[in-house]
Amino acid sequence: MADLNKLYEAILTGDQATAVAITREALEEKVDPQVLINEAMIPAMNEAGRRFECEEYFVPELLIAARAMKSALELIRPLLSQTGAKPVGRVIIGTVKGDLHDIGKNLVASMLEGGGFEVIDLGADVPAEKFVQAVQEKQPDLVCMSALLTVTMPAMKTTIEALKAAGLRDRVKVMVGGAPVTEDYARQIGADGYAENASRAVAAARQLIAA
Ligand code: B1M
Repeated sequence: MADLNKLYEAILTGDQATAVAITREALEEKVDPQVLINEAMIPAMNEAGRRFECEEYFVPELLIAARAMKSALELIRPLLSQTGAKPVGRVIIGTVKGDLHDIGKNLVASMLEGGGFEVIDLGADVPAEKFVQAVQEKQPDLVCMSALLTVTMPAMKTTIEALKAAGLRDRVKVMVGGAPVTEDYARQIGADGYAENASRAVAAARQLIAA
């Protein structure tokens, strides 16, 4: 039987091959993908972050941990995004300018797809102008922004201001999230919604679109 502790260790130590092998084994054994994500993968990334903070880990260790997590998530992604239903809304998602963290954003994107949304992913380090251009061209119902760095959080506000300046703010809802982002902060910068994790993001997106 697939060992979740080994998956945790493999991601934490950046052992990509083992992380992928255990994930594949677990999926073959019909382990719920959410269990793999919430009980092994995210805790491993949190521990990598803790080690980084106390200087046991440095950027290379974070990078190989992230690479192992992303490869394992690639196996899970199709399962999260499987849906036969007609899209319930169109979403544009990206990590804001200056911020390269995309694992959480990718997870949110996959869960939204699984929740029946059509998702247009702009990637990471997305400047405000690119969000504006995407809203003009793709006419989404919702813009989702992710930030993992306290220094890049203000780019969410800049993007909302840019949407206003382009006369687009009334046409779309805006949802923000990411580890340092709070509901209070979302309110302060004029976002319509906030979610603390990927599954809450789906419920929040539904509510925002229904409103
Ligand atoms: Co960086 N990093 N990092 N990093 N990194 C953090 C974020 C940090 C907290 C680590 C630490 O010090 N403990 C710290 C930020 C401190 C701060 O700002 N307060 C930090 C730092 C400092 C840095 C650098 C500056 C380091 C350096 O170069 N000196 C640098 C910045 C680069 C840049 O962006 N310009 C940097 C670089 C990197 C790597 C490139 C090496 C790598 C990212 C690889 C990648 O993403 N492709 C990396 C990693 C891996 C991390 C940690 C360890 C893990 C992040 C992660 O993937 N978590 C992170 C520490 C941590 O988070 N514990 C850290 C797992 C992921 C599933 O969770 O992204 O939080 P998360 O997403 C969650 C929720 O937040 C939420 O749902 C997701 C799933 O539940 N969510 C949303 C996310 N977006 C949402 C949007 C929504 C709703 C919910 O609606 C729109």
